[in-house]
Amino acid sequence: MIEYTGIISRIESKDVFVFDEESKTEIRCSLRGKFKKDFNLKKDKLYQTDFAVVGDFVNYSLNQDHTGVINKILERRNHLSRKAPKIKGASYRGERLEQVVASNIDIFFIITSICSPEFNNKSVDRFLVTGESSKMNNILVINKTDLDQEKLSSKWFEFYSSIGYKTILTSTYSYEGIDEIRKMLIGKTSLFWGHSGVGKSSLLNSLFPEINLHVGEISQSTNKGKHTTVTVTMLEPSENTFIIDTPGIREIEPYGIKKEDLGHYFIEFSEYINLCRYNTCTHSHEPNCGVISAVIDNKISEVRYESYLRMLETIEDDLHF
Ligand SMILES: Nc1nc2c(ncn2[C@@H]2O[C@H](COP(=O)(O)OP(=O)(O)OP(=O)(O)O)[C@@H](O)[C@H]2O)c(=O)[nH]1
Ligand SMILES: [Mg+2]
Ligand SMILES: [Zn+2]
Repeated sequence: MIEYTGIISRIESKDVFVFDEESKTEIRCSLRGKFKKDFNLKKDKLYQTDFAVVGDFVNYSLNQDHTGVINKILERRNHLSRKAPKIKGASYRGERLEQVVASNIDIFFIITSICSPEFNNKSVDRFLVTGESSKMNNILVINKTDLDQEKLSSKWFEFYSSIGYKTILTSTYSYEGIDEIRKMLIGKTSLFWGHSGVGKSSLLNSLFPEINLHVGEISQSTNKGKHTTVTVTMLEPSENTFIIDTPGIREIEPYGIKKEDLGHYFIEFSEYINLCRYNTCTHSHEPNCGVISAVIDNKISEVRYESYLRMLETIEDDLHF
């Protein structure tokens, strides 16, 4: 039996589509039975995503009817995950499990909009912590600058740039920033992730008009998107350039972070953490804390420190990851 190697490009319930580089086609595959056995052991339907996600390299064989069977998932170079959302069926014995979004990613583009929906720095910090804890190359995109009458986008651009994050201001209307992103993407695998309606699919369409992704409206009443993109989808708009569009998410909670580690994922805290008296310091109430001193001395912004404290509370509430 001949085995081929391909990349998972999308998953629709039991159908796992594998992209074949040579023929540039998608092959509809199923997972070999042994995967299903593991799956049953997990007793949680959502966790199919645990062992097969978009971006995974797989070995598969072909059936006579040109469908395929996935025999093996190759080791991931990296993956981005979050806590599975709080919906029915998503928890098992009260535990919030890991949901892997995608794997083998070169650039993680955190997509936000300055308005419609409104820019939320606390949410950006959660995305950044998620990216840092997954060791991603994080880039912050602030979209819809054409709607920004108060010039708030330049304020946030300065803010995140000064922390050390590559930040790009974009508009799919004026095309600001589009060329800059396109240059970064070429020859790489990039993930676009963020809340619904911020313009992930629109940005990808501006970058590569021929892909023609479905774009939705913003709800008048909530000023949020309507969850237009429904499945994580990988495309290859130009040779060796892979992009992954994702459905907008409601909440973002990083997975698997311990209280005493959270500070390390706020990258500008690092140099001050060494100055804390206790090595288990959570930088919230402990005496002789290097981070708190740095906040008092204006070396760390209060805004980021507040974000940190807010996240720390949610970790404390959670007994399991
Ligand atoms: N004014 C303005 N509107 C934009 C811009 N980019 C996208 N939009 C609009 O925002 C709305 C949502 O865009 P989408 O691309 O569907 O957003 P998304 O992030 O893919 O949303 P989901 O698929 O639901 O996660 C559409 O009405 C777009 O026309 C922009 O730069 N400026
Ligand atoms: Mg979309
Ligand atoms: Zn401390």
